[in-house]
Amino acid sequence: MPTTDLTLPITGMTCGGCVRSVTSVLQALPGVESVRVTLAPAQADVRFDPVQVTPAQLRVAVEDAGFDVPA
Ligand code: 9UX
Repeated sequence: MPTTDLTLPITGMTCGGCVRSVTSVLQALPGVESVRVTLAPAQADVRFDPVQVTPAQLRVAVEDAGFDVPA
């Protein structure tokens, strides 16, 4: 299965709980194969199947969880 790797910058995470929240919402999306979220740098590295999920959907999931993805 071909996958895409994407790094999303994320603002608004202040603790390990935030990191777990972001990890959880991303991993819940269909087609997401692996997620690594870090506070410093504040970002999520995501590997996903682009047939099943789009970068825009990843972004919306993070925003719906209360964080921001700067352009
Ligand atoms: Mo802890 Mo991060 O309440 O919002 S999860 S600061």
